[in-house]
Amino acid sequence: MKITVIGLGYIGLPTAILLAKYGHKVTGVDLSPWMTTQLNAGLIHIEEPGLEQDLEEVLLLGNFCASTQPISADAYIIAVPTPNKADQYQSCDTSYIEAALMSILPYVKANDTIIVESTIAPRTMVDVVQPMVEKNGFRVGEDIFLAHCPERVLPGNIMHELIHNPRIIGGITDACTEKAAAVYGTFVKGEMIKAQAGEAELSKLMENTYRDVNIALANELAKISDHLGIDALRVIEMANKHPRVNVHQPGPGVGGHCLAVDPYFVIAAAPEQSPLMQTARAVNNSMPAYVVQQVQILMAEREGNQVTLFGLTYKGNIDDVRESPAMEIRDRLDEAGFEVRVFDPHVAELPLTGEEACEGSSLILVLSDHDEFRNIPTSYTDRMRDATILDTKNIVQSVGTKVNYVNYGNLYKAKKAQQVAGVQG
Ligand code: SAJ
Repeated sequence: MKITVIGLGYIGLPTAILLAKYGHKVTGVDLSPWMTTQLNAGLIHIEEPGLEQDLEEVLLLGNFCASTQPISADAYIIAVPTPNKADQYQSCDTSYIEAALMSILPYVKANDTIIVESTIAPRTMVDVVQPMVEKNGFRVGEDIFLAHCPERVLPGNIMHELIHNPRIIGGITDACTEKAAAVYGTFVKGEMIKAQAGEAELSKLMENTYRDVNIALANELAKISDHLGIDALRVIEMANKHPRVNVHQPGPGVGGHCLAVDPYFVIAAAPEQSPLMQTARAVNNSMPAYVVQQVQILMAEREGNQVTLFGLTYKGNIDDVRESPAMEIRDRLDEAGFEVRVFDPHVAELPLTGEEACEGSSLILVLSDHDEFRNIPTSYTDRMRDATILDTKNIVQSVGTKVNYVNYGNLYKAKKAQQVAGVQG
């Protein structure tokens, strides 16, 4: 099959490369000439295990080519960003989808399939995509086939999950679903769930909203436990021994281009019906300010005002800083007058080594759960003015003996000790 994939980001690129690996002739289209040139030379711009090797393989096979222009194909997959709009409820901005559709419509012919993988608000397929395609003289379900097939892959494990995760195939008509299933059937080994487009749209959004609401509950628990002087992490560990309970983990807030974005698409589509989701967003959005407040308390009686952030990415072992709460925390600490240094071995633009970032610092603030942060060597902490670590991700497993290690389990104790020291001092 000839397949054109529009958008070579975190989802479009792995999908395009995988389709090429499974024998399709794939053209990957992106607006960035720099990126397409790099890709054709075998170089990828995102960190994802296995992706660069697969790119080399499909380039050698002659099955993949990156271009800034679409070409005619049998199936088109749209994987472009759908950011929030700057309106009251941060609704879904479909302008990139519309632009991608406009760019392919001149090449689309009878019997082709157009698949939207980008996350979209409920009813986007019928209210936005279908009318645009029908304007070009096609009849959906008869001579053109439209489906929404959301991806559910976890960054860091994309190449495996694209193949093995269940895949929702949401056609506008049953014939549309069958045509889209034929495309995914060539590489998906997980279950293919055939659905209506609207069901597919809302189920994708609800998966991420479910996680967002559950993380909000864990973050709220961290605040409650701190207030009551109880170890939040022990509470979670014990509650999760119940066979039907899965309390998530508290952290510095929720980032990434999914959980911090998708719930708003549902909220904007039904604001009066979604008070719980709105509150969950507010709780998670409150976490960066909460973390900064904790840092201010811990730093109050300390010498020096340098804080070293460990991790700027929105989660561990990836290079993605989109919507990362760590960025907001960095800015807030900056504004509060702290000298902030950042160590993140996954972000190429941050050249400081752990030693350099810790030199003269009074606090390490861990914000991403990178594997590199499991063991904090004494070569870092020996250079600090005051070796305290506040680990918001509960990732650190070993530190030197002279280090004061604080997480959401013992933060209340650390603050109490601080107060006592303050009164004595
Ligand atoms: N986080 C917590 N506590 C937790 C789990 C996560 O604070 O217990 C934070 C992370 O640190 C991060 C944010 O939540 O800041 C999101 O991370 P994540 O690992 O939950 O998810 P994403 O955004 O990388 O990927 C999600 C996944 N969705 C679900 O797990 C329901 C993924 O399967 C989707 O494909 C992806 O969104 C997407 O593209 O929509």
